[in-house]
Amino acid sequence: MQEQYQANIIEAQVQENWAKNKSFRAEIQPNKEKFYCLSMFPYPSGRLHMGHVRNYTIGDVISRYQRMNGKNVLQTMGWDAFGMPAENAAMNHQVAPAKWTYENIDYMRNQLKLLGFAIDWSREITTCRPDYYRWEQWLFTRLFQKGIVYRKNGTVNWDPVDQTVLANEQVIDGRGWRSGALVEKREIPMYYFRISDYAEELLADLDKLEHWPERVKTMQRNWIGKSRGMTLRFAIAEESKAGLSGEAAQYVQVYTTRPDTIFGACAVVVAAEHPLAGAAAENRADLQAFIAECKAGSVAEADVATMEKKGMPTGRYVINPLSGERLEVWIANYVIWGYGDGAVMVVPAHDERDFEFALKYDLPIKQVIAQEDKPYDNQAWQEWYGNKENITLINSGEFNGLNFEQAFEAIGKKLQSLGAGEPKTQYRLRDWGISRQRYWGCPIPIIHCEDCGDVPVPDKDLPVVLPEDVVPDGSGSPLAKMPEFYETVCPNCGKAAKRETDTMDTFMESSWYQFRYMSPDYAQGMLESEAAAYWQSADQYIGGIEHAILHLLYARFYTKLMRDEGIVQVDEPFQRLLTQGMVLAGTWYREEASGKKHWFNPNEVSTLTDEKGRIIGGSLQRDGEAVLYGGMEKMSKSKNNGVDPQALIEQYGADTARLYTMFTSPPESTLEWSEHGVEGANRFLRRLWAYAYEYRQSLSQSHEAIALDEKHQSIRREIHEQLRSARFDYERNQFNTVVSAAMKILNALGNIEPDYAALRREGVRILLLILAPIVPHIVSVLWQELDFGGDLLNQQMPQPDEAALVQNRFTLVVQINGKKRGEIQVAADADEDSIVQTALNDGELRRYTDGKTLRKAIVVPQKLLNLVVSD
Ligand code: ANZ
Ligand code: ZN
Repeated sequence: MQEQYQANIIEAQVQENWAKNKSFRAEIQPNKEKFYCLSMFPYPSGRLHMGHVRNYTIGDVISRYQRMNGKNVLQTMGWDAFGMPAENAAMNHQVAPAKWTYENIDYMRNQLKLLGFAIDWSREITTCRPDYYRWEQWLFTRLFQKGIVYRKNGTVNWDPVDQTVLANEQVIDGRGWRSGALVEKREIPMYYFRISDYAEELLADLDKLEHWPERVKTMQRNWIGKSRGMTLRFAIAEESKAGLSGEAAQYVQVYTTRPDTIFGACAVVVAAEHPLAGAAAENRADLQAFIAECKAGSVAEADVATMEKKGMPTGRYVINPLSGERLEVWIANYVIWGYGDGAVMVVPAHDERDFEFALKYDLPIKQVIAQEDKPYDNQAWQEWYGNKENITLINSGEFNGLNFEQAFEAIGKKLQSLGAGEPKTQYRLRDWGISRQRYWGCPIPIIHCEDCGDVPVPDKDLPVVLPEDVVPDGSGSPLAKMPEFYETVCPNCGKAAKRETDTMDTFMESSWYQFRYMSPDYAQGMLESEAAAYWQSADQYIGGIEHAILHLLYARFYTKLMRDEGIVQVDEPFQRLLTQGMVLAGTWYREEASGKKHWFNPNEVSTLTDEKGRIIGGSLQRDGEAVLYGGMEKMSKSKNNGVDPQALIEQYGADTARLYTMFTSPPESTLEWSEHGVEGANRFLRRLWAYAYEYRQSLSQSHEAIALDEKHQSIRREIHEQLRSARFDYERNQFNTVVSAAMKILNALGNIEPDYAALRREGVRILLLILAPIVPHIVSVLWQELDFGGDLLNQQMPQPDEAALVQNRFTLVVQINGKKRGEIQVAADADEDSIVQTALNDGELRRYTDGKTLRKAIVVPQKLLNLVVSD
């Protein structure tokens, strides 16, 4: 054993051993309980960042801990390899996205391997490989035949200069990110997944996910957005029907969650795409211009919610089915075409958005809901105007006096009898549009035939392989310019036909990878049935909160699709979910004369801290001059505060990086980067090594167990108490306190006298086993060097010895006449008399008891002795 702790040397050796012994190969073992631990796989952007290190270390600690609990553990890794950054890099460096991606994967795989994760690398998945996406295409064709995937026109952002479709994040302030041109909306045919059919199940099943963070479930619930309401039909006035035909000429249908407010409606507003809007605009240039304005701009929902509300009256009228009032129809930019009926009744008195709208356009505000003791003022909105609880209808004819539920019921009945409406439950969740007009994605396996329409590619012709040697130039989709890709024949009739050139949303690949890991090389289907039956679903999933909504929702949806195809037997893909906190670092800058800030990396700065460790200033190492502190922020390029894990590993080793990220904060909290903290973690490992080195010298001596004296009994108790709390903290994923427990044990070991060799050995063994999941390299070496025998990887996490935990002496607080006067030590089995005697004989306490008469003594076991004395 080396005297010095040399992380890089021992880590390389240990990792080589694991690889040689295939230590983390996971096989089906029918008689052993499985544990499938899954971390969100990375996008191969080029280099690992600290967020990856933290994420995968958490997963690794959980995996190794579960293995020590006797589980058959599967831990996996792969690459979410399709996506836009590859295309951008390709354009910037004239390199094919495939080449760029594969090189990044090779680099990052090496980086991951340096961290020593217990991953079954034989199951590595790369989603841009045809043997992976083949099965995605296969499922797509099945679902297309079932009608769960369908094609219809959808709205996209169109860049008129680059002649290309833009993703929402490529639209910046309404302009294309490259061309700067004003973005237009365009209708093009797209493929959709009918996720709305699963809205209720996706909502209801959230209740089964007991081990998911409540806030993630709330986000999903809100996204699904179930609402109970009613559709109402407002008949179109006779003179307002010009240019409309069929049902569109009869009525405007609206969706509302507040039918009880129908008497307060002052107008009906429709989306720019609504037929009535089109008809009204026929001979009106002003309306046409307004409709065009509404249709331009981003389609992102967030933008719709925050933009300024605008409207324009059409001069057409409808009739309120209950009050008989004539209401004008307006066109407004905040009505979403595609939600409800794309038309809304405007009730300014009780809807905040309508209130604003009415003030702006001077529409009448009529109160129809009252609440006791609450005066209504139609100049300023108040929270209660929108209440449903404890309200009474007013100004509502025969419905006056009803509360919300009664009104919902009665108005619903009345509307139904008039044929003017009925109850309806709605979901905000829209069908999932998966077509992307990009190159670096999974080709959509559809062939367009003039005679047969959209024909799915037959199984035998899958996969539709994406050519990998293409360098996109940013104008339109490269595939659409490659006849050698799109020219084909119809599988149905054999006539010349055109292959679809759109690719799939990259959320597709990450929606089912959790299952593919179970049988990654299976060539006969998506998932081999025996593997599916054994591994079921991930017992633990770990990843960033930024995926709380879409990724998790799509993966849950996909699981239900695969279940309905008979491929898996589970309803949900992830049993437990841990969302790890962000990694932050200090930001440092100097302001240039222009006022522009120049940001320095934390590695270039020497920080000054006060005695509590708080940052009070810093200077640039290069010139020694001061730099300004900009606070702790999420590591990012823009503030130049990212810390490269590679440098950290090279300098200190993987175990230090792992220990640091686990010790600094609990997994779900933010982690504030500090060089100081890293040094502390490294110092602990060096102390551990030094202790072990010294201990090793004593190994030749006898290990005979000698009876423990009181001091050593309490050391043993401390060790077992720390073991107990470490186990408890492992179970609740609170690894920072596991590390604290280990530190306390190391301290306790330092107090053992040389004669107590057996106790020492017991303590060292417990310490190593507690630390094994967190710093597996150093522990592997010490386990061997200290002759504990057997493979560390096959050890179980020890159980605390209950006998050791029994405390045989206690400290009692002594109160005399109600005042705390001191403390005494007593044996656990001491009776009341001897406790009182101990107190009366105590030198300190005699001051208060000598010469007095004891009137009363009360013992609260193991805590308190109360004496009442008098003269
Ligand atoms: C009248 C009313 C009165 C409304 C009132 C609310 C409060 P959720 O819960 O999200 O389903 N709405 C309906 N369709 C819309 C569309 N296409 N675009 C924009 N807004 C639309 O919300 C349903 C409510 O959102 C509906 O209830 C409607 O406004 C509006 F005191 O109708 B309400
Ligand atoms: Zn055909």
